[in-house]
Amino acid sequence: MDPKGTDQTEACSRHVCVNNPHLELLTDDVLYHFDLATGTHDLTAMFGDVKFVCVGGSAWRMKSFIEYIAAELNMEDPEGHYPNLCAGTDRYAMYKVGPVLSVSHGIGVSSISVMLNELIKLLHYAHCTDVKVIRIGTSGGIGLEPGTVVITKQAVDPTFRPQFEQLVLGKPVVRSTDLDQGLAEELLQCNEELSQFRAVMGITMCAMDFYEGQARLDGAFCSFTEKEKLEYLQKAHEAGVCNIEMESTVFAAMCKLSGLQAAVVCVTLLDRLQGDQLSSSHEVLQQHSKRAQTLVGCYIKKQLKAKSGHD
Ligand code: R2B
Ligand code: URA
Repeated sequence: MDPKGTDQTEACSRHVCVNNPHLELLTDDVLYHFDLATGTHDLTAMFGDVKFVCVGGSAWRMKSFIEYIAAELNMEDPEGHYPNLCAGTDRYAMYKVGPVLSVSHGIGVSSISVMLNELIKLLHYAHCTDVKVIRIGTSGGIGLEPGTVVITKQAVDPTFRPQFEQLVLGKPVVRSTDLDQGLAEELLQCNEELSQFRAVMGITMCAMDFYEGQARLDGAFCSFTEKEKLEYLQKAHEAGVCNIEMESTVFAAMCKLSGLQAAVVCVTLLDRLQGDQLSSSHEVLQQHSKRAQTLVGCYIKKQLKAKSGHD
């Protein structure tokens, strides 16, 4: 509790919180990997109206998401021009249409963590309020028909614990990976109304690697047998794990620390109990990848419609 009697969660309830006294000493905070800075950009003018942030691994997919959402919200640019707001760098790509921001995060915990540090500071400096952040991605399913969308109930580490551990000054710091349950339920409800494909709510395991880290037999190296692989995936299945990807734990942990409502929505591209290789056709993989976007697009549209009804 701080001296005013409000705890961090309460203080963060509408705003995007940072928790770093050193930031106050900076006259210009350079968000290096976005090529944006507080000294050179009016972040409030650029981003102050953001209410939904969608993040996903690939820059190409996040551009296609903003084009899709622009059409859904009748906010299309007449010339079809959606500028990359981070054009000065090729680390991440960022697009904005009305209250929706779409940002790429690359592959894995360290890549998304760098992006989220700068995104959280950006939203904080821009004085954004009531922001929801949704990761839309791909994953490997466990015992699910490929193309099933998983809305994450809880993100867990490779030992099935609901936590994210990071070494800070050489010592382990453990953070909770709770996600917003209300938001997850709303997304599931949205999928029932959409009724175009199957979505389930389940536990998502976050791996540090695509190959051995996800019990794959097809990497450049493999230190286990097929039997050991299947035993591990079976154990994951019994622990309630529905899918495996590479960012959910740090995403959940960082959003929770900053008071952001967060959700993870990933389509499964294959059933890991059946194999390791992504051998479906490009068209099928593309169609399946679009499902998380369709569901989140539907959710955003519904939310904005409900809000305009109240205004
Ligand atoms: C899912 O897919 C990517 C690896 O191919 C990774 O970013 C993830 O979480
Ligand atoms: N992304 C992953 O991290 N794993 C998969 O199996 C598929 C997509």
